[in-house]
Amino acid sequence: SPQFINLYDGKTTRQNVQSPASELAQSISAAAASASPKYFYNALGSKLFEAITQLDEYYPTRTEAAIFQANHSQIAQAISQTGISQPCLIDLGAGNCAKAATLIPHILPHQYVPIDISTDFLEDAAEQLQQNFPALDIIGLGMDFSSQLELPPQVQTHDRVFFYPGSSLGNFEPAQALDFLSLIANPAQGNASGLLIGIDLVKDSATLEAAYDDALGVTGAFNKNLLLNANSLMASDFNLRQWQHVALFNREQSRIEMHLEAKQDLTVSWPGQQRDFKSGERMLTEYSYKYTLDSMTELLQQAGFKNIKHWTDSQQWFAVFWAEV
Ligand code: AVI
Repeated sequence: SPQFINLYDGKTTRQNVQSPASELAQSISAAAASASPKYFYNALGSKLFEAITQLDEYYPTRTEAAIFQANHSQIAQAISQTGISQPCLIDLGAGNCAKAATLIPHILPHQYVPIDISTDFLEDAAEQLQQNFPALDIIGLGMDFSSQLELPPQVQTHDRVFFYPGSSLGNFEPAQALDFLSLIANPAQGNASGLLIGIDLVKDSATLEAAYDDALGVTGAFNKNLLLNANSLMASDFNLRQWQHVALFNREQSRIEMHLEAKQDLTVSWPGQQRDFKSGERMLTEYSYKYTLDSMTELLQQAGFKNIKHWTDSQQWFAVFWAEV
């Protein structure tokens, strides 16, 4: 059975880190209301995201999987050419661990460290994965890695392969993305380390908008579930029936924007505070930035990575990058 270390209980205020309740209260009561997309991922949110990855409209997951499938020996070779052997595979936002499960037979890690804010969901997934790889040293980490990336001492400090698939980097704003990548690119991560990252590429608006507003309404449910998670984290009284899902591609900013829009004038209350919303007023829940091969290469270079390689699909809809620390 894997080790599991939970550093995220949804309540604790650690030094310099705001509690979810106060972070949410602050962003929801701001003049332009927003909530961080990390609050999509409670147990139900992780299941809804898993359903999204199976939708026809949501091309990123299957396109990325096809890129790995077609290039796994080249990718494994690029990693070993870095001087990495018996790596520690650090899976950032591991979710159901399905992407790592396909990678593990090719890069043969000595240790696997799946990290996710959705702690219960991750713990189940890590247990499942252990059954398929009984000899693998698995250390599951329940953690919000968006604010800091300090890993416990059990995690191997050399030959680290940071794995950040699924275009999750796109959920950071560019300045935060650069800060986060810089943390990974820091030589303090240890000798012979690198980053294997999947990123969604700019394309036509119709394809992008359909991916974030599917006909079945799963993405809408995923978006509204953030309100359920907020209700549980901050004891608020969001009524889901008063909100609708909105997803738009902003080409100038190169990002999908997801919002929840108030269908009527309404008031949301939580202990000690309340916030009025006018009919049509929006709360921003997610940016999903789309990069080009050039803009991503540049970002990785700026963060301090070297020897950057990439693989893409024939339509150039998605790309996988390998970058050395
Ligand atoms: C996890 N992340 C990369 C997804 C994305 O595409 O930005 C989250 C998501 N939001 C709506 N659909 C999927």
